[in-house]
Amino acid sequence: GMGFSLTEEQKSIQQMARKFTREEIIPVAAEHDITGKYPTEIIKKAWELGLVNTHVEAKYGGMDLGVLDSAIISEELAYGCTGIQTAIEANNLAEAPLVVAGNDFQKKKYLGRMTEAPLVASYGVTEPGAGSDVAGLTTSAVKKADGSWVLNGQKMWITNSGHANWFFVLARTDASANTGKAFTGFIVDADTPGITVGRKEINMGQRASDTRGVTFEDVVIPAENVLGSEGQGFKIAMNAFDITRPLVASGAVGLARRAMEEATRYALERKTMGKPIFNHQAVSFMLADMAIGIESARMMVYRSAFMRDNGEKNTWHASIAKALAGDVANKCAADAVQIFGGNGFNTEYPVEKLMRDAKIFQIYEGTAQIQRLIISRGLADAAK
Ligand code: CO8
Ligand code: FAD
Repeated sequence: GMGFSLTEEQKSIQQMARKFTREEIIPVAAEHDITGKYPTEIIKKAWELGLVNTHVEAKYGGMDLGVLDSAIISEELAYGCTGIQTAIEANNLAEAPLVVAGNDFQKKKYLGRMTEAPLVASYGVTEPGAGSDVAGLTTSAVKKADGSWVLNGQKMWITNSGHANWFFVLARTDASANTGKAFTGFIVDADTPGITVGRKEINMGQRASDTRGVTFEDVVIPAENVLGSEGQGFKIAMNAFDITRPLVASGAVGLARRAMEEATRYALERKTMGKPIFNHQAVSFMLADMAIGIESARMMVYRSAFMRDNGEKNTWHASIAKALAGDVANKCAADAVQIFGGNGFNTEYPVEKLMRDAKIFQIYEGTAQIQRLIISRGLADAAK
C-alpha cells in the first residue's frame, strides 16, 4: 500500500548526512563562498562516509542506494551549502549515464575507480552555443577504421571539470539522423591528449563549485568507451536526468528549508513596534508560504524518486519536482532576505548567499522553461 514514512535505514542516512552537514559544511560554507575554493577536503570526508557515489552498485564498491535515498542525502548537504552539494552531486550526474547504459567492464573501470578513491567526474553536454537545445550541440566524434573515435568540439559550464578524472561527453556521430539516433555518449579519461580545461568561471552563487569550459581537439577515444551503442547517446543523456532531476530538486528543497529556518529564528527575535516581527502576520505568513512550498516540493521529489526506484517512467514527474523546487527555493531565499531586512542584504548574515545560490536552480539541469516544456508536452501526449 501507500506509505509516507522513511524506513529506519533512510532515517539513519538522513541523520548521518545532517550531522555531517552541521559539523563539516556549515562552519566553512561562507569561507568557500568568498574564496571560491573547491571543497576537496569536504568531498574526501563525505566520500569516506559513503555520501558520494551513492547509487553505484555494491559490486563496484558503491552504496547501492536508490534515488530516494540519494535525495534524502542531497537535501541535507544542500542545507549546509549548495555550492558544495553541487560539487558532490555532479558526480552522481556524471555516473548516471554509466548506471543506465554502461557495461560491466565500463562500470568496473570507471565507477569502481570512484569508489576506490575520492575522485570526481563531470557530465559534459552543454556547449557555448547549445544548452536547452541539446539536439543543437555541435561537438562531433568520427569513427576511425580501427573502431576508435576522434572527438572535436567545445563544452561549456561543466561542473567539476577542473578536477575531473573522467568525463561523460555527448557528441554528434551522425550528421543527418534524427535526434534520437544522431548522438553517442562517450567516457573520456581527463588525461587524454587534446583536452584543454578552461579557467574557473566566477558565478553569482554556488561559488565553491567548479564550472569551466572544456575543449576537445582530436581527442582519441577507444571503442570500448562508447556507452550503450552508437547513436544511443541522446536518450542516455536524457535518461540520466530522470535520475538527477529529483536530486537537483531535493538540493533546492534543502536550500529552501535553510532559508525558512534562518528566517523563522530571526523573526522570533527581532522586535519592531513592541513585538517580535514574527507576530506581524505579514511576516509569519511569508514563513507559512515557505513551509507550503517546501513540503509540496519535497513530496514531488520523493514521488519522482520513488517512481524511478520502482522502475516506472518518471520524466514528467521529475520535471514537476525540478520546476517546483527551483521556484520554491528562489521564493524562500528572497523572502528570507526580506524578513532579515537590511541585515538580509549583508554578508554577515547567511541569507544573501542563499538568494545568490538559489538562482541556478532555475537554470541548470534544464531551465524553469524547459521543465515546463516537458510538462506541457506530456499534457498534449495524454490528450491525444
Ligand atoms: N528518456 C529516454 N528517452 C528520452 C527522454 C528520456 N527522459 N527524453 C527524450 N527522449 C527521447 C525521445 O523519446 C525521442 O526519441 P525518438 O526520436 O525515438 O522519438 C528523442 O529522445 C528526442 O527527444 P525530443 O524530441 O523530446 O527532443 P527535443 O530536441 O525536442 O528536446 C529537451 C528535448 C527536453 C528539450 C532536451 O533537449 C532537454 O532536456 N534540454 C535541457 C537540457 C538540460 O537539462 N541540460 C542540463 C545539463 S547538466 C547540468 O545542468 C548540470 C548541473 C550541475 C550539476 C548539479 C548536480 C546534479
Ligand atoms: P539557453 O538554452 O540559451 O536559454 C536561454 C533562455 O531561453 C533560458 O531562460 C531558457 O529557459 C530560454 N529558452 C530556451 N529554449 C526555450 C524554449 N524552447 N522554450 C522556452 N524558453 C526557452 N551543463 C552540463 O552539461 N554539465 C554540467 O555539469 C553543467 N553544470 C552547470 C553549472 C552551472 C553553474 C551553470 C550556470 C550551468 C551548468 N550547465 C551544465 C549548463 C546548464 O545546464 C545550461 O546553462 C542550461 O541548460 C541552459 O542552457 P543555456 O545556458 O545555453 O541557455
